Amino acid sequence: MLEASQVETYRRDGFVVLPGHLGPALTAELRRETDRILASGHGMRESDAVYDLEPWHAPEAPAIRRITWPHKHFEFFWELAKHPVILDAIAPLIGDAIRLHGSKINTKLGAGGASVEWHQDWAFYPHSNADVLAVGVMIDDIDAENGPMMVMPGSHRGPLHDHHSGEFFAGAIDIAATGLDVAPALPVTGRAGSISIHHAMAVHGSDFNRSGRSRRFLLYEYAAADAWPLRGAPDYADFRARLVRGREPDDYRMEKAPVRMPFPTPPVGGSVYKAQTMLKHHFFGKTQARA
Ligand SMILES: O=C(O)CCC(=O)C(=O)O
Repeated sequence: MLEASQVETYRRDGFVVLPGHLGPALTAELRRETDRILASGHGMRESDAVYDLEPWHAPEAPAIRRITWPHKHFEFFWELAKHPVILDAIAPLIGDAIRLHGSKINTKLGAGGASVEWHQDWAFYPHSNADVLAVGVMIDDIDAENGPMMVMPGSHRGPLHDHHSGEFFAGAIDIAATGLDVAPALPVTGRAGSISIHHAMAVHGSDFNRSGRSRRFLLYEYAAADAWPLRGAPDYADFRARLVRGREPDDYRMEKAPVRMPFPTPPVGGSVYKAQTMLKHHFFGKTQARA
């Protein structure tokens, strides 16, 4: 459960960090599972639906930048998505009926693991109400040196920024063009097993990892069960199967929230790392380049 002061921090800043939240046993299991899954992707030659490879990846020098949808492909990550240690922490924020929206592990390897340009998750997956958030689980110790996620306190109150570049959805805010001051952003740091919770409207991003130590960060995206994803639920059976706590709603709750549509996929492809290369100005430098 969250303490009242932690709920207050989340409501005020749009994010909160819970140090050591998973406990040593679950953290050790999480690290083992992640090692195992990454090792079995090392021989890959091209990205696929599970393994997203850094541009310089080679089977003899493996560099996997993301595991896509781990909850879908690996039992451990589906069980963890439903685990009370996580759901009890977010229920005070979005209620007792909760649906998993998606998941990923951003591996951010040492020596140049990819940056993620500034963005609001809400721009990717607006819902019929704003009870939508992401839980970040630290698989490695994360500090200022290994590319922590940085969040702009208070930015969850809006506005929603433009994430398009020309006619395409680039999945990022052009900081130089908008003049948004990201200096007040705070790093999300902690020992492995700590978690963060950030609101879907919170502006956040992260730099390349220049430290030589990996920064593996698991993200689970959750919504109140009565929040309808405005991009639709084409696989309705899967949508219902992702109800991780509580009952299906009788109807979906509509609240006023800013929404920008549609989402034309850029010619480079839709993964966030590729889409963000469409930006005119890169705050953290070109995401395809090795630091
Ligand atoms: O991995 C990070 O630091 C940022 C993650 C993120 O915001 C994303 O992948 O949407």
